[in-house]
Amino acid sequence: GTNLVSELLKHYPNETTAAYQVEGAAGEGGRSASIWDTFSHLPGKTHKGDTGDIADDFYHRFHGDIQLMKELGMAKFRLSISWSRVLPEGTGEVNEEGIAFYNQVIDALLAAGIEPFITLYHWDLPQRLADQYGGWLSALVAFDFAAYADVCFKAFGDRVKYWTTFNEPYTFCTVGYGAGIHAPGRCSDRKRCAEGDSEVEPWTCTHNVLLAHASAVARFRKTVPDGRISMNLNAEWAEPLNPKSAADKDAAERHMEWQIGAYADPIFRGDYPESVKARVPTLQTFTEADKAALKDTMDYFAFNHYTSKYATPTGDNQEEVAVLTVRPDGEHIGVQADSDWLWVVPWGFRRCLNWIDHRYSHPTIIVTENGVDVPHEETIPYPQVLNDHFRVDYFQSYLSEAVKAVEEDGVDLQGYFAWSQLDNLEWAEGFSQRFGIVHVDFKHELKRSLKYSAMWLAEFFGTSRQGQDAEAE
Ligand code: GBH
Repeated sequence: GTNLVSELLKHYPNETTAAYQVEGAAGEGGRSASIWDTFSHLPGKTHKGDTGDIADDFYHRFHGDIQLMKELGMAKFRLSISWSRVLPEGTGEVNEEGIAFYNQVIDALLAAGIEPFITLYHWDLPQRLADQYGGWLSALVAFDFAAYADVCFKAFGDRVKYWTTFNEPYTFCTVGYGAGIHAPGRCSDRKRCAEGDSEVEPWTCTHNVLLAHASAVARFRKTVPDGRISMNLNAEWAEPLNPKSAADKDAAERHMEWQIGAYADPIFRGDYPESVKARVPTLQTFTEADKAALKDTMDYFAFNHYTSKYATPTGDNQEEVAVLTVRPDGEHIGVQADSDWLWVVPWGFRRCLNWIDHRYSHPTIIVTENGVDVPHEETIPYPQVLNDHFRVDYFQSYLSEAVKAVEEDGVDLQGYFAWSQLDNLEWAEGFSQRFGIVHVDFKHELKRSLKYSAMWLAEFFGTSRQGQDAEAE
């Protein structure tokens, strides 16, 4: 037990961001527009019309931000690459300025002793590819994505060994093409969204994403043979509303299969789960060649996790799943964070890790996102806002469940990244929700200040690590 945990502690603390949420410099360095630039500039799509035009200005301030990470003793940093910085047309000619920017970031990280992890796609498709063929709704996108991925593998693969293709395809396919709340804002509700079919498009997107993932990984094997690649999958834990009800247990299982199984089953088990096929009559099928290409394309299980919900069947045939935060007796599943979707449920984290461990035969898991936004952080004056004890309690309780998963359940958890390095553009919620362990003052020149949680993470892992090192001597 103890040895495992001490081994783990060597690789902490780690933190993560995403290009559109932090970089800014949207029109600089030869970068073209992505679907998120388009979407965030449409009226009414984001909180107060917030955009990523400037965001945290990480593009110009990354040296300072990396210095902060170094001072905190960060071991690893996960970032995403903006496709439209590297290939402004989406395909074809490489923008050397974009490559140079990421080279500088990677080299600065390595010089600071921080290992970079790269995500190729965190939701910012070049607008041009959306215009040309409808982006993720077209099978053509697999070809362009694999070409883009290979440009990145060739440029950065000598120094970066841990990669993921897609961040949370379940989120961007369902929220972007089903609910219409994220770019490109498609759904079937004619009052709110563009045209679209919420029952069909998220699953067309899913299928094309999986094929694009397989094509990119095939390139990766040739270009970065000593690297490890995965896809960041996310799930809220689904707890049966009534743990004694078989119908509730089935509903909870379906919710897990829709979130994770839709992506990981084709990779680890050869096909979509039956529950996904049953839900989506238009679901495309994999050819034998597709199945072979998808096999073994997650070298480790990259998992993003924040919260848990109760599940119970609903709909005409009781096949749909209602996701709830309160039981019939009025008891809530946990304490609510600032976001209405995020409830603090530490025990659900351990159950998720076990669910993945059992279903996929004990894979190596790396938690690539975990974090919380603090109630009303935007309205608390500086410097009181830096005292984010709510977030510290969250990290402490979630990490202790992760340790139980390792020590008591034998889950092969080998890494943990806190979301997020900085307060940043929280997608449709704009700058109104704050997940950073470092405060960014959006009213005063984007000044950075450490929050209590940043110091807590540094000290928690740092002192444990020193303790372990001393023991080892
Ligand atoms: C992660 O998604 C993202 O990877 C990251 O970029 C983001 O900043 C972070 O979470 C914090 O939110 O609008 O009602 O349809 C976490 C999973 C799924 C949570 C979509 C928010 C939106 C619900 N997300 N969900 S809704």
